[in-house]
Order: sequence, then C-alpha cells, then structure tokens
Amino acid sequence: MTASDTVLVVQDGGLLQITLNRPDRLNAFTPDMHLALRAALEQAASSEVRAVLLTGAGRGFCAGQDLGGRDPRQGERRDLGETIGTFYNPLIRQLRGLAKPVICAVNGVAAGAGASVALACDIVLAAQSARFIQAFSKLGLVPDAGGSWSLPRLVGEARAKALALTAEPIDAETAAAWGLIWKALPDDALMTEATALARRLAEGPTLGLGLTKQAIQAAATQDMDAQLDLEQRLQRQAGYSDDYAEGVTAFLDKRPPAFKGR
Ligand code: T3D
Repeated sequence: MTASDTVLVVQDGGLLQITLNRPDRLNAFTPDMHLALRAALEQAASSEVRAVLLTGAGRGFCAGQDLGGRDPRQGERRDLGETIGTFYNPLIRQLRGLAKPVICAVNGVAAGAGASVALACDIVLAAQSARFIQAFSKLGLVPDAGGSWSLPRLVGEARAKALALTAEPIDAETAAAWGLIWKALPDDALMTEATALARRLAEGPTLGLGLTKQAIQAAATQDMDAQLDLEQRLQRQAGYSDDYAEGVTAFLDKRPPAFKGR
C-alpha cells in the first residue's frame, strides 16, 4: 500500500468523500496516513468542494494512533507531544477551521484519537454496531486530538470523566442519546443516509453554512455579549452573499432555491 492508498479521496461535484483506508489495522493512524488526510482536507478547502463526508474502510472507523510503531521494547521512550503537535492538533484545527460542513459516518469502532477525530466533525452519524471508546486510559495516556475539550462539552463533565477514566465503550445508540453524536442508524442505512445528507449540504448555501459553523464553535469559548457582536458581523457578511439573494428570491417565487455556494 502506498502512502496515498491509506486515504481514499473521491470528489463528486461539490461533495468530497474521504475514506480512511487501513482496514486490517482498523484504520489506525500512521504518519503517511496523516499526511494523506491533510492533503485531502486541503483539497476540501478548494472552492469547488462544498461538503466533506469522512468515513472508514472495513469494519472499523479508526482505532486512533497505530500502536505498531509504539513498541517500548524497540527503543527509547518517545516524545508523544511531538506527534500531537505535528499531526493531531493540525488535523483537528483543519476540520474545525474548514468553512464547509464535515459529515462523519462512523461505520465501526472509533477508539482513542479515532473517536476524537469523529467528534471534531460537524455532524456525526454512526452505524448501530459502532462503538466509541476513550481508549487512552488503557495505555496510561490522556484524551487527545481535542477529546478532552469536546467530550465534556458534548456530554457533560460526569459522563466525560467516566468515559475517559474507565475506557468503557458506548454503543452508537447511547452516544446519540447522550448527545455525543447526531444519530445512530441501522448499519445498512448508514452510508446511504450519510451520503444523502452530505449531498444535500453540498448543494446548500456554503458561505452561510461555513459562517454558521464558525458562530456555533465560537459560542463554546465566549460570552453572550461577544456572541451577539459576532452574529452581527457574520450576518452582515451572509446578507451580502449571492445565496441569500437567491434564498429570498426563491421564497418569494415559491420555488426551491438553487444555491451556488457564495
Ligand atoms: O503519538 C502517539 O502515540 C500519541 C497519540 C495517541 C493517540 C491515541 O489514539 S492512543 C489510543 C490508541 N488506540 C487504542 O488504544 C485502541 C487499540 N485497539 C483496541 O483497543 C481494539 O483494537 C479495538 C477496541 C479498537 C477493537 O477491538 P476488536 O476486538 O474489534 O479488534 P482487534 O482484533 O483488537 O483489532 C483488529 C486488528 O487491528 C488487530 O490486528 P490483528 O491481530 O488482526 O493482526 C489489531 O492489532 C489491529 N489494531 C487495532 N487497533 C490498532 C491496531 N493496530 C495498531 N494500532 C492500533 N491502534
């Protein structure tokens, strides 16, 4: 397998599908895979792409860091902060900073940083057979790739601590009931529904959707006063967009809008 085979990228109109592709390792991350994923997300930032669908090949979504390269018997202890700084932090910043919706279809187990990556996406759907595991504590590590930030925000401190300290898996239905993800779907419906949702968003008012993502993310770290000012700035920008003009015109003409994404 070449480096680029570790991540499959298919662009169909405005939709970019990215598939993590090391199924025999449950799509665990290697440096090559990180670089290929980074390149795919850079492609997603290009103007023609209007939504991203992220999923995994085979029976897993992603088992986090590939532990094959972490055998302590093979050499010196290593600086894990370096991997975090070189790969995981830039990846999470890329996902959160992309001004387009990122849909994650969690097709199977999401463990360690694999779970954190899923939670950094904008809308997370999961197959009913999928599990989410904060596997870090089994290794003596701490949640990374934004997990310690997103977990308490999504499910509250009590559940976040219990999940992270025990590494107990939760199934997709529980994840949805707790607000960790958007929806659990029957396994055989996951990709059809996730693709339909991603296509719908790829035909949406991309500029406005990107600004909406920015506003909701900003709400996690600022007070309401600052948020009101941000909404005013973003609405001003959205109000000048071609898609806003199209949306209102279509409403008045009683027809569906044909958004261009700008
Ligand atoms: O730089 C740094 O290291 C810091 C960054 C850290 C971030 C992290 O993500 S740390 C957390 C790393 N991930 C884990 O601890 C999860 C390890 N995997 C598991 O606990 C289990 O595999 C799962 C619970 C995810 C799934 O269990 P199960 O029973 O469904 O599958 P399995 O049989 O364990 O795995 C299937 C194969 O995938 C197996 O290989 P084999 O025996 O068929 O040759 C297994 O070794 C391999 N695999 C699974 N996870 C990883 C992996 N190989 C390498 N790295 C993995 N993370």
